[in-house]
Order: sequence, then C-alpha cells, then structure tokens
Amino acid sequence: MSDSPLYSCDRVWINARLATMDTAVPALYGALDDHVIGVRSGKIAAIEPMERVAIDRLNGTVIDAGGAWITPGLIDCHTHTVYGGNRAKEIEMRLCGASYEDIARQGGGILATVRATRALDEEQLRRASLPRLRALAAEGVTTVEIKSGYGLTLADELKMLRVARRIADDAPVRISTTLLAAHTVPWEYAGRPDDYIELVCNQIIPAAAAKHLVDAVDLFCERIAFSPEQCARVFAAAQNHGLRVKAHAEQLSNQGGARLAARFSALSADHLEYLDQSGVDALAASGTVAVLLPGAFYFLREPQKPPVDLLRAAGVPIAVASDLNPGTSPLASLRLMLNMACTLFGLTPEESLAGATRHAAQALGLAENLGTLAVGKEADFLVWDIEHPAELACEFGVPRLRQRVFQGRDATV
Ligand code: DI6
Ligand code: FE
Repeated sequence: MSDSPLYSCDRVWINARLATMDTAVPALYGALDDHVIGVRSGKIAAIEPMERVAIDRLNGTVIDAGGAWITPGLIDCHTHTVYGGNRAKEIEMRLCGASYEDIARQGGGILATVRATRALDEEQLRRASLPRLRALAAEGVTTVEIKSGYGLTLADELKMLRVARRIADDAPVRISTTLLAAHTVPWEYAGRPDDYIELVCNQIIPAAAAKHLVDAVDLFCERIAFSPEQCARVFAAAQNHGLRVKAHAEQLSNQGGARLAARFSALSADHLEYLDQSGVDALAASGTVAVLLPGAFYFLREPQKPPVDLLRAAGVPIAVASDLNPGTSPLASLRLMLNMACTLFGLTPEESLAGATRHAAQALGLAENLGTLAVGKEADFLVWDIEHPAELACEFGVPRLRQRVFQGRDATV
C-alpha cells in the first residue's frame, strides 16, 4: 500500500465518482464509484478505490470531492474559433429562401469571413477570437482544435495559425492547430481552382509545416469547394510533409470525401450527413473517427441526418464537436452539442460524452495523453455538481462545473 504512487502525489481528490470514459473499465461511462484520483507533475499518477487508501498517509493536498462526479476535460475537436466579423445577415437571407450554397456562389459565405479576417492584424484577430475560446473553456473544454481557412493566402493562413497557437497564452486550454487552406477558392483564383490547389500544396503546406504551425491538414470536399481529385493532391502534399489529414466530407452532398479520407488514413472525417454504407465501411477499415457536428446540422436546418446506426454497427468511433464558425455554427458551447447529438442525432448521453472526450482525443491523434481518466495521462479533468453524467447532455445553461483542473492545477476561466 505504501509504495502506491498515490502517497507521492501533489494533489489527491478523495471520495470521488470517476466517469473515466476508459474502455478498460467495463461500467457505463467507465464509472468507478468511491475512488481516489491523484495528480503529480501535471499528470494523473494514481487511481485507487477509497478502501485501499490510508488517508492519513497522503502527502499532497487532499480535496474531498464529497461523492461528486469527475470526468475528463472536454475536447472540442473541430472548431474555426479564429475569424473576423460575423455573418448574422446571412441568416436573414436564408430565412428569406436563399440556401447556404446560393450565398456561397454569390461571394458571401466563407469568402465574406475571408474578407473580414484578412482585414485584421494578428492582435486584432486574437482579441476578436478570445471571447469565443473563453466561452468554450468556461464550460469545461480543456482542449480545442482550431482551423485556419479564412485567410486563403500564404501570409493570411500563417497569420491565422500563429493567432491560433498564441491565443491560449491567456487561457488554460490546450490548442491543436489544423491547416484548412483548402476551404474554398479565393477570389484571386476564381475559375482556377487547380492553380489554387497548387499554391496550397507547393507553398502553404510546406511553409506551415516548416514553421511548426500545424498539427494536421484539413480540406472541404464539396461541390462548392474542392473535388475528390483536388483533395487527393492536398492529402498527398500533407503526407509528404509528415502531417496527418482530416476532411470536411459529405456535409451537403455525397462526393466520396470520406472514402478518400480513409484511403489516406485520415484522423477524422467530419459532418457526414450524406455518408453512405461504402463510406462507413471505409472509415471502419481505416480506423478514422467520424466527427458529428450537430450545430451546423441544426443551424443550416439540414434535411438529412448522419447515418448514426450504420456508424455504430460498423464500430466507427464517433466524436461530437461544435464546428464553431460564423456561418454554419455560431454556437460556442460543447455542452449544447452534447445535447443536440442526443436530441437530433439519437446518440445516447454516454456516446455523446465519449464523443467529446475519448473519441475527440482520437480525432486529434492525442488519445495517448488525453480523453480518459487513466494513469499516465494529462491531468485535465472536471469536478461537477451533478447526480449523474447523463445530466451533461441533458440539462443546458446551468453552470454545474465545480472545479476545472488543467495540467493538475485549478484553472477557472
Ligand atoms: N463546413 C462548415 O460547416 C464550415 N466550413 C465548412 O467547410 C463553415 C464555414 C463557414 O461557412 O464559414
Ligand atoms: Fe468545419
């Protein structure tokens, strides 16, 4: 007993109920009642049942959780948090009958945000984006993926990535950055999408990789964006620079983007409303995570849901993320996404929480260090004033976060 790492921890939470979300723990939510979790040097160093612990021998600070639930920190694995301006006018246009695709074809949509983002310098862009990051973090998000994709020139994409990397200097959140230069064709390349893809492959990807500004490369495979052939060139360039890939796929139509992503062993394929069985099979075979984005589905009032039953049957890991962006999901709340993943897509509360923890970590290639409560992982976790973890997906808008722990330290936002 005395040589348990628990006795050399810096901080120990006793009388806790752990929703470990670890598949090695057979109960729903990987739940462990009456447990102790200990932290040392920012990592989870011990998880033990209460009955095996000699409380008086603990050396670190002891925190009595009083039976409260502890979950892993939430992970938002798909966001466009960094951008300038807003697109509130487009919701009026859409409610008067224009579709998202109509607005994009008229030079609005993503390009409207490109204009607003290019106009800001780094400090202005950081200040515009920080309130959104803080909103996510205040709810319990401890890791956020942030994409570029509103710059669409070499300089503006790198500017976005630098802001994304730096934005967390003021906030206790981990950031994972993704290059999304292949988001849409900028006006300088109107009618010449292949020339723009060449710029992405030959200049933007190499520069972002050389400057260590990106963790992965994403793209938009869609009628209003890039074809599977063009996307394949981007993926190949990313892999030549040692970068993992992911895709916005099957959001508005079925282009076979998920199959393509699977062929390149993508970390994730995201959206997937129009995914078919062949796409599901491809994701299952490649171990690619299906990232569902109920905020965009809801905000665009999409007519078709992603094929959750097929994904489940094939054993594809399902993540849930906010897609926080000005056009299709101006909703800075991962808790709201958990709720909508259940009400709109039919996930169970346990599946939705796994989608914002274990599977979200996998979608970022960070499953070794994040996403579950397990010895050796980063000590990012949340103590909640709830009776049952299902409340996290059920109730919305009431602050139930008692303690937000980031790298082992208290980190309120
Ligand atoms: N799909 C989306 O939902 C976001 N990007 C994408 O490719 C929306 C981006 C936007 O409308 O600004
Ligand atoms: Fe997106």
